[in-house]
Amino acid sequence: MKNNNKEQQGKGAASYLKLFSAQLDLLNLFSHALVFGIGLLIGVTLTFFVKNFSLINFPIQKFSFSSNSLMIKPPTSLSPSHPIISNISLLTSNNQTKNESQYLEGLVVSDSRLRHHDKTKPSSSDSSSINRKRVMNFNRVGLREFLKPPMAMHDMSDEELLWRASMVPMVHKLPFKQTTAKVAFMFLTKGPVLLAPLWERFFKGNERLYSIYVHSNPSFNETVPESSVFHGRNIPSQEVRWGENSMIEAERRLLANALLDFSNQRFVLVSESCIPLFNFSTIYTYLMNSTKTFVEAYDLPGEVGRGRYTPHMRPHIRLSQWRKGSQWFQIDRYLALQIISDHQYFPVFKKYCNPSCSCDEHYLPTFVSIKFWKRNSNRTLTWVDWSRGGPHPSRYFRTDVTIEFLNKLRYGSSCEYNGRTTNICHLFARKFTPHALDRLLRFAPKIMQFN
Ligand SMILES: *[C@@H]1O[C@H](CO)[C@@H](O)[C@H](O)[C@H]1NC(C)=O
Ligand SMILES: *[C@@H]1O[C@H](CO)[C@@H](O)[C@H](O)[C@H]1NC(C)=O
Ligand SMILES: *[C@@H]1O[C@H](CO)[C@@H](O)[C@H](O)[C@H]1NC(C)=O
Ligand SMILES: *[C@@H]1O[C@H](CO)[C@@H](O)[C@H](O)[C@H]1NC(C)=O
Ligand SMILES: *[C@@H]1O[C@H](CO)[C@@H](O)[C@H](O)[C@H]1NC(C)=O
Ligand SMILES: *[C@@H]1O[C@H](CO)[C@@H](O)[C@H](O)[C@H]1NC(C)=O
Ligand SMILES: CC(=O)N[C@H]1CO[C@H](CO)[C@@H](O)[C@@H]1O
Repeated sequence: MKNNNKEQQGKGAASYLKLFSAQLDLLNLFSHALVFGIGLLIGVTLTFFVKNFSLINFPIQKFSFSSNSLMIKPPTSLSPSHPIISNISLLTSNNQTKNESQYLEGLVVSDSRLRHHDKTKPSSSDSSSINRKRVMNFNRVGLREFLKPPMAMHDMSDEELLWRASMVPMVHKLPFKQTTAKVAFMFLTKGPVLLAPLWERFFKGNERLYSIYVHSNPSFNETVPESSVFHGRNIPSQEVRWGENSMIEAERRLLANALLDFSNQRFVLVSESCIPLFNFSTIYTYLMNSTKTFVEAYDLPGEVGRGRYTPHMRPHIRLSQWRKGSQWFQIDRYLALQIISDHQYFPVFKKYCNPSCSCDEHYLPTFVSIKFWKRNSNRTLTWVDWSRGGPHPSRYFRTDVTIEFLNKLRYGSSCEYNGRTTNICHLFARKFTPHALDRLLRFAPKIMQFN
């Protein structure tokens, strides 16, 4: 190359070419230095890791190439005592970087323990040094790691979260012992869970049968005591405007976070003013045994029902498909997955269901009624009283809470459950204010049989 340059130099444009040649030399030197640096870095990392593990199981694999296809063999034996850290040798065919491969190989086997291990396999230099070998370290996600409930807080964006949560195994036979199914309680709140002391009593003694997720306003920064079941259960949240699409987004966010835990099989959306009406075991069995999902859906003529539909939604949504219902649902894993991966109906709502349309009261009822009505009960398990009229349901204060009142909520209606008529139609109720907490705590153990 240098000779070539010199010839050209004679032909004129000397200074320019001199500079060019110098640059090439510099470039050459630089690339050598870079290659050496990378090799050194890998070598140092390897040495560091090896030092930390007494048991060395270094799976340098031989790789074969047929034309351009790259075959990666998994490590033959993975040490079960180090389930998290693993490594894979990657080989790529590249004749141009023969030097680079020499550097890398030299450093990879520079550790005596590694070299010893390498001797048990055909030496990599035997392989006519066609291949470049790259050794990569990464955190292994073994099945146990994969199944472990993730932390509620994470750094995924909504887009990343929804995509990840939407993954479903196509193989239905489990390669591990069935874990106990859990109910995910998803609290959609402005600030703190106001009736937390009551919920604490409710959950007590039922660990491993529930998980909790809290979506509160991002500006809410009160700390939850470590002893609380709500401690560390806040998910990455965004601002929510009641009645707007941000509300649906928050519900989808809660569902997606809860779906990341494979043991969550039922999903219950509750607000900060919701209370449980039965003890945990009753609610758990009711939800788990149900053959239907609980998304309230009904067709309501008039301004606050069909009046909120806009013909712009055609052809995706027709007026006859428009439904209304409470946003507080109790659903199963299948429906939860369908909701977070809906890319057909939610965009229509986002586009045409403006604030006065109250999408939180229409999106799920309409979506579920169009696509999943077969397995939906069309009712919600959350009791509420709209009888006093107005845009908000009745709120309950201290003196409203009596044993008679609570029993009316518990047994005061009639409905269908798994094909039979029952008088247990509501498992939760709203809207209770913190003023009602004292009396709720007093009555709950007695009538609701909290233990
Ligand atoms: C490779 O993985 C084994 C366990 O599979 C581990 O003991 C070893 O330290 C790892 N080596 C490196 C360089 O990470
Ligand atoms: C690499 O170079 C060798 C000769 O050194 C040649 O036989 C082989 O075909 C080349 N491989 C590729 C992928 O170019
Ligand atoms: C959040 O914390 C800061 C101080 O750490 C405080 O000044 C602020 O008022 C808090 N905000 C809320 C909403 O509690
Ligand atoms: C829960 O309440 C039911 C009655 O509603 C009762 O039969 C059951 O024993 C209670 N369970 C516990 C664990 O207290
Ligand atoms: C729920 O199902 C289990 C088993 O199928 C049964 O033993 C139990 O009695 C059922 N509970 C209710 C409340 O139906
Ligand atoms: C729920 O409503 C749909 C219509 O939207 C209806 O087809 C279905 O039969 C209803 N299911 C029940 C259990 O009432
Ligand atoms: C450092 C090193 O090994 N350099 C070699 C790179 O490859 C060329 C030709 O393939 C050799 O001439 C160098 O000695």
